[in-house]
Amino acid sequence: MKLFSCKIAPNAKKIHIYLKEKGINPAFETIEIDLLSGEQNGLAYRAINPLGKVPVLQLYDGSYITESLSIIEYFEEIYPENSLTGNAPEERAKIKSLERYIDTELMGTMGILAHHMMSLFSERFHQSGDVIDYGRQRQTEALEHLNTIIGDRPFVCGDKISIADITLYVTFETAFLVKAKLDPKYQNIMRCYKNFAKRDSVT
Ligand SMILES: N[C@@H](CCC(=O)N[C@@H](CS)C(=O)NCC(=O)O)C(=O)O
Repeated sequence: MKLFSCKIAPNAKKIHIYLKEKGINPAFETIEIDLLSGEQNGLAYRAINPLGKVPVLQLYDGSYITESLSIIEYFEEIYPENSLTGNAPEERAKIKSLERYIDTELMGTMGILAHHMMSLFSERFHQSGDVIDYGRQRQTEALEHLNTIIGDRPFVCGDKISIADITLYVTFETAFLVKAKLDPKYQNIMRCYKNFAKRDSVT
């Protein structure tokens, strides 16, 4: 198998952190795609993923899986021990619900802000201050909501880590790129982030 990845890409980092947390080492070759030089937009990579995104996992039969969560769920099926996506149906649904919320509302708005703030994207997108305001407002609403949902838990979904913590961690690691304010008033979120940041898997 091959994993098309990029060291600085948060969605690709999710896979590497996940594998370390699981303590598994599936046989695949990691192919580094240079996102900063635009390698993802070249014909060779577009043949692998027409969307020009990482990560992508190429399977033994040559076919591809895109989307970081789908790649993780694929590994979870193969290595069910020490599940990071939940064991029982209820637990799996609750973890996925928060992981999706963090990914779409926090990571998603980081992406919107990045596209409208970073010079890297200035030729690809019409950059707009109004969209930056919109992204920040949506992000604030998401932080308020998530902070309430998490309450006094040590990790996003409870007493043990899950894929939701990995997604939260990589999201916050990219916040500086878009000058996102991680206000300490969101103390429940900050606690979960700091708890996860101490783990060997992120070093
Ligand atoms: N929802 C996708 C998002 C993939 C994604 O946006 N990847 C970014 C890196 S974190 C990328 O490849 N961006 C390159 C580009 O947009 O040019 C996932 O979870 O895998």
